Amino acid sequence: MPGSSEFPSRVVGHFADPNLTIFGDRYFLYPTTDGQAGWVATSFSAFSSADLVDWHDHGVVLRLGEDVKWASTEAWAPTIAVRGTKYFLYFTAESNIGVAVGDSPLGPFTDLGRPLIADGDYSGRAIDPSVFIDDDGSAFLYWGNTEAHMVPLGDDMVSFDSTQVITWTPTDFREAVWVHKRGGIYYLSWSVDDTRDENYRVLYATGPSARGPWEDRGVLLEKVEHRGILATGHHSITNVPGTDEWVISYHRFAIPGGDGFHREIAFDRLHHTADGLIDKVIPLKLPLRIPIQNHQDNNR
Ligand code: FUB
Repeated sequence: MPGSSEFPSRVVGHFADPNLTIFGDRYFLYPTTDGQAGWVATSFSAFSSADLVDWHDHGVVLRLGEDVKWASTEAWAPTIAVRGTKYFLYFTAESNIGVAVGDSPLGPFTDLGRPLIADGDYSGRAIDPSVFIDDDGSAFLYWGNTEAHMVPLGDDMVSFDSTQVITWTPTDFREAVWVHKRGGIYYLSWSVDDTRDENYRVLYATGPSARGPWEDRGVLLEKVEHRGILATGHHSITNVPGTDEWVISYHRFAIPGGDGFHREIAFDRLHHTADGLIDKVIPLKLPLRIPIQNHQDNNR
């Protein structure tokens, strides 16, 4: 586990692009496995926790080249969604977006057998999928690099009507679009700059629907140089069900000695304000503990 005692890391090893979600009474985390130049991971692993601090490593849940025949490397940025009894693991592989379906959060997952979105189908690179499911059950897939795309997913979660794809460019957009909703307001957030640059950061906007239009609201998360916390980005935002607790998960250069290929995952609390905005996240030194069941934290 990288990280000094002053800056404890929260998940063992070098990982990035965290997708944090909750199934039942546990957090589940799906990250990119990091630690090699060129981001050449070939599989996806999953972790679970009851409190965001103590994590269980469930090991590899999807292997490129084996479970996924159409790609063998660049296993990046997984995200998971559930509909009914099925779990849908969306992922990037060689700049295509795939999806694999399972009966549990840990699989086994069966790949669609082809990319859901192939490299070149739309502008920019086909990377960094995320799924937002609205209160009425409508599911939306977001993805993109240099340009963002959104499309409503079919009821089967593995198809869409290509005439419904919307493409736009959030301010300074690089990648990692994420949408969440609170109190009728939709929030779009995304990463800016290069994950290898210490200025990698997250901006956000608000809007009246999952399709926007989006009004820029500025920086949500950025480096804190005097704490040595750099390159904070590619996040996900998670609500603890039944509460107004929100967690932002993101990666940063591992501490100490990290860089754009040696990143680690961190969690911080996200505060929505009464006027519908979000306080800028100030990354802190202490690990964030939010037990799902009793919602008590550790003095942060
Ligand atoms: O982890 C590989 C790539 O780096 C991701 O797809 C990007 O979002 C960036 O974090």
